[in-house]
Amino acid sequence: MTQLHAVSPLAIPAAPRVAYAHTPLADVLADDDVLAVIGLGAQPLDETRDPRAIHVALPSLDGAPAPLECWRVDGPVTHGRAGAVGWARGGGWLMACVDVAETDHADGIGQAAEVAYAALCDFLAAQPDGRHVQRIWNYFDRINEGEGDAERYKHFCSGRLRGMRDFFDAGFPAATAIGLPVATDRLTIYCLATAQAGRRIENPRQLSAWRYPRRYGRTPPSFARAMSLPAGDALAISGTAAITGHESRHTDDLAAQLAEIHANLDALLQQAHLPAGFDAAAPLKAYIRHPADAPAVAAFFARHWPHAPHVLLQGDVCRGELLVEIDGWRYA
Ligand code: 3EB
Repeated sequence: MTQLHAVSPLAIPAAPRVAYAHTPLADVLADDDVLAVIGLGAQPLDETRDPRAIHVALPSLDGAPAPLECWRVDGPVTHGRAGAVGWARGGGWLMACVDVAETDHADGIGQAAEVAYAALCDFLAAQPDGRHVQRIWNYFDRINEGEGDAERYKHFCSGRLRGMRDFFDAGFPAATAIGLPVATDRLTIYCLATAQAGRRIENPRQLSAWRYPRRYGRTPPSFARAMSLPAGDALAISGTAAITGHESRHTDDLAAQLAEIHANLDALLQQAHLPAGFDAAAPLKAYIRHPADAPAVAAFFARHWPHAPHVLLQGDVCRGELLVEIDGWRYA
């Protein structure tokens, strides 16, 4: 029997299914419902030219090799490259990725971010399913290097906003920006977009990031705290740290930072009209600055969200005083 996969442009797509797997990369890529595979871990991915395979050099702190994060949709998925942008499309969703070498840009991370965002936004603007970016991830090394306004994260924020131009004038997507603890010289950005707008969720315990005061840099960060996908079937949760209002809390106190993140996440879920807590339908990632803190973060998950699939990764939060950040998905 012939199956028709054509999706009407007006259909509201079901959320991609995100799961962690320890399957070989080639086996995952062989499935035609796979929209993206995020290869976590310090080791580069097996050689592949498939634009769906994205390496993010965050070492696993679970005592086991980091998994592949697989995004599956109601396929089939097609994929290709357009200049600097790799893309995959299926089930009403568009994944787009840019990966630029910082050393190709004389002015460093700020210019790399500007060029990468300009290329990504130019690509997305030309796609019928690229207009509404729901979620975006940003990774680069040495994020906290440099003092004050010269910190690399702050240059990234300025370059990102320049590169976005007017593309996000209706509102920013949910996002993560995390420092890679290994030197890669690369800025890797990937996103999930579709033809319909999602619903942006801000956190009542936190000032919206784009309103942060001047002391956090010339250009405030450009992201929403979370995005409820168009069908209302999943909440994409931005990187969430121990910040209330605009201030970092509990410097040097891991347990207190985790408790603050817990309160922030509960507030975000409440704002999205979802019950508190994370169950088996909530894949999460924890980014941990100091590997020695991993056992305490593992114990925190075991105590509060024992059924939530999660990975513990070594990564640097964009504020140097913060020790841990959590992001992920919550399915309705
Ligand atoms: C914060 O709340 C913590 O620059 O895209 C979290 C999520 C953070 C996304 C970004 C930064 C970003 O300000 C840092």
